[in-house]
Parts: sequence; C-alpha cells; structure tokens
Amino acid sequence: MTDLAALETELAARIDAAQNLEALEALRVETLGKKGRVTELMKTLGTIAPEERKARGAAFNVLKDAIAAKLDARKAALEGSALDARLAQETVDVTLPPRAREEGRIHPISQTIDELVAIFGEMGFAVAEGPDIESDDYNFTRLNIPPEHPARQAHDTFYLAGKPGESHVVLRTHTSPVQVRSMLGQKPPIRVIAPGRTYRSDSDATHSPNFHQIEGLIVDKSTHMGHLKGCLVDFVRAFFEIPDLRYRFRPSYFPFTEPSAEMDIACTRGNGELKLGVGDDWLEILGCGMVNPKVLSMCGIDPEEYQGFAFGMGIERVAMLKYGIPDLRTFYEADMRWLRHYGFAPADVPTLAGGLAR
Ligand code: 2NL
Repeated sequence: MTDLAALETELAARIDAAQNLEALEALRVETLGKKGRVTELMKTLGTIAPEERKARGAAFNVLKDAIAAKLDARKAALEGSALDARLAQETVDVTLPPRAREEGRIHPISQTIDELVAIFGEMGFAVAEGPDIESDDYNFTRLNIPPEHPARQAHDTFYLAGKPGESHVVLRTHTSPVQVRSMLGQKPPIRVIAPGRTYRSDSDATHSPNFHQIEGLIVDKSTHMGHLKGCLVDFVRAFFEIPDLRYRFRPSYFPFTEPSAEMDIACTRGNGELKLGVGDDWLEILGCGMVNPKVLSMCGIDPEEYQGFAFGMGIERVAMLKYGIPDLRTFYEADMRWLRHYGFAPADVPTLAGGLAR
C-alpha cells in the first residue's frame, strides 16, 4: 500500500522546488491530471476491501486537497515574482535626458505662442480663447469699427453666408472679439491675452489669408499709459532676450484705443544682416493704446469707473524677426526640411527661468 505521507512529502518538496510556471504545470499534470499519480490512486479505491474503503478514500481526498492547495500557493508565488521581475525590467528612469534623436519638431508659430504665453503669464495675464467664426457685432461694431470702415469691406474680410435679417458672420479678422467676450462675461479687474488664428482676404509675399495674432487687455480702475509702457518694454526685452534693447513709442490711430501708439524697436541693417536692439533704424513691433471708452461701454463696462490698456501684434512678424525667417509663406508649407531647420525640440518648453528658446 502506498505510503501517503511519504508521497505528500515528496510532491510538496518538488512543488516548492518548481522554478517557473511551466515546471509547476507539468507537476500538476503529473499528480492531479487525468493519469496523474494521485488520480490513479483514487482509481484504486474500487479494489480496496469495503471495510477499509471509507477511511482510505478520506485519506486520498486529504492528500489530493493538500497537493492542490500547495500547487495553488506555489502558482500564486511564481506569478507574483514574475510580475515583480517584469515591473523591475520595465521601469522608466524619468531622470534620463530626452532622446537625442527626436524626429518631431515644434513649429515656430507654436514655439512663439508658448514664449508669449510664458512672458505674459509671468506678468499675471490669463490666456483667453474664442471661436474663429464670429458675428460682425463682436468683430467690428463693439470695437468701434463703424459700418463704412474700410476694414469691413469684403476684400479684407471673409464673410460667411448668413440668413437675411441676421447679423453677418465672419472669420475673425483679429483676436479682439475674444477680449470683447472677456469684457462681456466677467467683471473687472480683467487681465487677459488672446493668441490665435485670424483671417483676412489678403495674399502676397507679406500677407497670408490665415495668420496669427496675440492681443492683450487690462481693465481695472487705475491702469494708465505708464503701466502700458512698462509692460510692453518688459515684454519686448524678455521676448528678444536683449536686456538693454532700445525702443520708441509713436502716436498712431486705432478705432478701439484712444490714445493709440505703435512701438518700434531699434535695429541696424547692413550687408544683408539685421541686428535687433541697437542702431538708428526702427522696426514696428506692435500697436497699443488705452481702451476707447466707447468700446468699454459697448462691452458692458462703465467707462466712468473703469479704464485700461490693450495691445496687439502679429505672431508671424515677431517670429520672423526673432528667428531670422525671411519668407512668410514658408510658415504654411509644411516642408519637413524647413521644419527641421526652423523647428524646436519638443522637450525645450519655453519658461522665463529655464530660457525661452534653445
Ligand atoms: C496691431 C494693433 C491692437 C488692440 C489691438 C484691442 C482690443 C480690445 C479693445 C481695445 Cl477688445 N483694443 N486691441 C489695441 C491696440 C492695437 O493691435 O497692430 N495688431 C497687429
């Protein structure tokens, strides 16, 4: 008669010694499988004398359950260590530098927007966004651009088909309607920048029908022209990374600001090179002014109580100047060689502390 205790000891030792799930499965088949050793023992019950059968059957079952439990326990242990090994092998070292060979590049427009957001964000401006398709009310009327104004004419503005009697719908010609929405939607103090796509029916070497602008707006009780000047001087010096960059403000005209000005930065042109920040020539960078009181009241803000400044600039223009990109049209050609040359590494996220562009 088989010594059940000895058999259990032998099988238990072999189960504990199984080094992987395959070896353990082989053991399971060898013991509890259809022709397994324990299964074969159970089959002998019929040949055992009836008076012994009950006790012997119970002993077989105890052995079978003990082996099954041991197999399960060992299986769980092996699975656990297999998972541990896999996790150890698949760890990601987040302190490693980015891969040297990155194929993708950040487009100079995206990079420039990220830089502008980093600079104005540090000053406390929040980013605001709005739809590309606007009513002519938000795009023109509330900005004090009258119906007969040349900017409204079909040759500058993309008008979308509208229902008769309804106000016209346009592709926004500037990002100002985003700020109109900010003024209509929130109480001052307001401090927002609105970067985004803009559209004008204009196409030549220096104009694209789809281009990008950023505008800024501050409205509160006491912001004045001195704040406008300080803000924009800090901005151009941070953006062009020239701490002593020379600039000037010239009087100008926009329907939505009063008074209005344009800001120029100094430059030197010579032997096919353009040097920024020094010299006797000037480059126009942006337009700005104190928000016209008529615009404030058309946007639901009492001009007797509140005032503020606004500014706007073309993103392509400042990107071309900063990065020496000579041709506007190349921005939209999706030419991989151009993008490899003028694009930016994805990991170089612009921050004021870490540097804007590397
Ligand atoms: C330019 C000049 C400018 C603004 C944009 C603005 C917006 C609101 C109210 C008042 Cl809601 N002003 N925007 C002000 C002055 C100039 O842009 O040359 N852009 C390319």
